[in-house]
Amino acid sequence: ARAENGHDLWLRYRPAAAGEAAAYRASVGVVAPVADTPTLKVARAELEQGLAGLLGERRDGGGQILLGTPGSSPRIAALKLPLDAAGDEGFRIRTLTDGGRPLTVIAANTDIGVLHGVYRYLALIQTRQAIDRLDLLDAPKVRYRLLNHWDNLDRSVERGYSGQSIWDWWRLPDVKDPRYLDYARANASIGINGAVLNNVNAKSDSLTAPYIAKAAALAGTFRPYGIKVYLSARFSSPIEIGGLKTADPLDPAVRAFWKAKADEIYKAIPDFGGFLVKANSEGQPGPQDYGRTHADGANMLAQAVGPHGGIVMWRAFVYSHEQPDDRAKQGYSEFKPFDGQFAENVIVQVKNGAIDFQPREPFHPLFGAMPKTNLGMEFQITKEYLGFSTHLAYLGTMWEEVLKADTFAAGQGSTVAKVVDGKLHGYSRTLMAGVANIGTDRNWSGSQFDQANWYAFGRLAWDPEASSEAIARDWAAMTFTPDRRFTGPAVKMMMGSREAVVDYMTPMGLHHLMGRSHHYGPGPWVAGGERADWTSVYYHKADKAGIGFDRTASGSNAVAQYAPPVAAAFSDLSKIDEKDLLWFHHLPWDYRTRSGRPLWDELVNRYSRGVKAVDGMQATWADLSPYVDAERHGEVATYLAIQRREAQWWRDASIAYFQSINGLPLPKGEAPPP
Ligand code: GCW
Repeated sequence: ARAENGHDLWLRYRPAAAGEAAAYRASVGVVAPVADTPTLKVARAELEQGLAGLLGERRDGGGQILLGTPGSSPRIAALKLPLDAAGDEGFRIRTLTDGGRPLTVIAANTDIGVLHGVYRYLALIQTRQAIDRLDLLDAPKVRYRLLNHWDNLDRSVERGYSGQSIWDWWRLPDVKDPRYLDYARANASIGINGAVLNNVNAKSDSLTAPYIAKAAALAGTFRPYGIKVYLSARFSSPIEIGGLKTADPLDPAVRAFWKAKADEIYKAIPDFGGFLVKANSEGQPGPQDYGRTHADGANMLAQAVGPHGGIVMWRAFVYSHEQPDDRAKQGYSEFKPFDGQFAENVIVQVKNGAIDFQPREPFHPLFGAMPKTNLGMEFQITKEYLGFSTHLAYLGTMWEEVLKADTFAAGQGSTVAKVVDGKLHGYSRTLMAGVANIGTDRNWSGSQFDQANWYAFGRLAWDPEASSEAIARDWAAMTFTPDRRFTGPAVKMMMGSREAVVDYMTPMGLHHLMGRSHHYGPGPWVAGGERADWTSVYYHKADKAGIGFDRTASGSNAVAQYAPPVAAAFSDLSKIDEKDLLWFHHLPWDYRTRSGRPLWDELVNRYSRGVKAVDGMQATWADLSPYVDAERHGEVATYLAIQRREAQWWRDASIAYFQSINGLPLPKGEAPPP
C-alpha cells in the first residue's frame, strides 16, 4: 500500500468503489494518441495515470477520449467545437458519440488549455460527478495566477512553516529534484501559471549568472505545465552586483544595467515572467532613496522587461516609521496619487487588507481607488498570523469575504473580485498572487489541511467569484474521500475554522496582537521598542475607559480612503458589521453591542466561543476516523490538540491582559484564566 502521508495532495487518484468505477468505465474510454508536444504528452500521461488509479487499467467499454487542439488534431478540427471563449488557457469538454460509441473530447486553443481540461475531467471523477453528458467550457478570469515564494537562497523560508525551501539551489541546475515535477503538476491542476521563486526581501545574488542558470533549470521543468518563473528583484542590485555607485532609477547607467540584466535573463529563460519588487518598505531599498517615486522605479524595470513580454509586480505593502500617520493609511497615501502613471506592463500588487494579513481585515482601500493602474491581489497562503501550520484555518472563507466586499467604486456591486478580474476598470493585466505555504515537509504545506489553502488559492485565482464552500468540498473529496459522510462534516468544520481563529485571537476587529516578530501566540501587552506600529498597544489602544482604534473622522480618518458609502457604513455604529467594530472605533467597555451585552462581556464571550469551536472541531474530527487513513487522521488530531491548548492560551492571556487595563470582572459563567 502507498504511504498516506499527504504527499499526493489532491491528486491521489485512489480507486473508486467497484460499482462506481464500473459505471464510469461505461462512458470513459481509452485515450487516443496525441500530437507530439511536451504539454500534450504530459496531459495524456496525467489522464492515463489518473484514470488507471481511479478506475483501473482496463477500460474497454469501447469509448475513446480525444485530447488536443484544432491546430494539432484534424479530428478535433473537424468537430468545429466553439472554442473562442476558452481563450489561451481554458478548455471545452464535450461528450459525443462516434459510430455509436462514447467519445469524450477535451479540446482547447492551446496545449496548456488541454492540460487544464484533463485536470478538470479527472476532478469530475474524483468528486464523483456525472461525466456521460458533458458540455463544459471554462477559462480563467485572471491572467497572472502566481505563487510568491518567500524562499531564501540558503533554503530558509520567511514565514514558512513546512520545512525548508523546495528549491535545492546548491544542486541546481544539474540536479532536478523529482519534487519539481510534482510541484508543477499540483499547480497546473488548479491553474496556477507562475511562480516567483525567491523572497521579496531579496538578495541581489538571485540575479547573478549562476542563479539565472538555476532558475532556467526550474523554468525548463515547469514549462510543459504552463508555469513561468519570475524573480524578486532587489532594487539596489545595480550597486551590489553591477558595480555602480547608485540605483537611482533615472540614472542612465542604472537603466542600462537593468536592461542588460533583463536581456541576460531572457537569453537563458525566453519565457521569463518578470520581476516582483518590494521597495521602500521595512528597510528594503527603493526609488525613494534617491528622491524618486514608486512609478519611476517600477517603470524603469518595466521598460527593461517589456520588450521581452515581461511584467513588473510592484508591491503596495509600504510603510515607514518616519511616517507618524496611521499605518493602515500609508499604502493608499503613497500609491493613490500615482494612479495612471504606471507603465502598461506594471501591476501594483496589493495585500488584501491595509495592515498585514491579519485573521480579519477590511478590504484594502486601494481596491477601487486606482482605476487607471493595473491592481493585483496579494493573499498570504502561509498562515503567519493564524497559528502557522499547527492551527487548522481554512482561508477560502477569508478570501471569499474580501473578494465579495463591495468597494462601491462604480456604484453598488463593484466588488473587489471585479476590480481584481479587471471587469470594473478594464485593466490590461490582471493578477492574483498567493504567498506560498510550500516546503520540504512530506505533506508539502506543514499540515494536511493547509493543503486546502494552496488549493483554494489556485481555484479563486482562476475564478475570484467561486464559492469557498464548493472549493472546500472538492478538495476534501479529492484529498480524503468523496464519501458524503466525510465531506459533509469535514467541510462544515473547514467553513467555520477561520472564524474560530478570529474569535480566540482577535475578535470584533482587533488586530496585530500577536507576539512580537514571530507572530505566534498572544502578545497584546507588547509595548515600547523601536517603532510604535510593531507593538500591540498601537493597535488595540485599550485604556481604562475603552478599546479600539478610532479610524473615523474623529480619529485617523482612514475611513475617508474608502468610497463614500463604504466610509459612511464603517463610520456609523448602527451600520457597521460588528466583525469590524474595533478596527474603526474606540468604544467604552460598557458600549452596548447588538447581542445586548456590554462590549467587554461580548469580547469575552467571543474569546470563549473560539475555544469552544475548537472543541467542536476535535469532536468532528474524532467522528471522522472511519473515513481517513490512520496516519493522516492521527496527524490532524494531534494538531487539533495543540490548537485547542493554544486557543485557550490566547483567550486566557488576552482576557487577563485586558482585565489588567480595565479592572473589570469576568462576565457571569466565564471561567477565569488559570
Ligand atoms: O507580513 C509581513 C511579514 C514579513 C514580510 C512582509 C512583507 C517578506 O512579517 O516577514 O516580509 O510582511 O509582506 O513584505
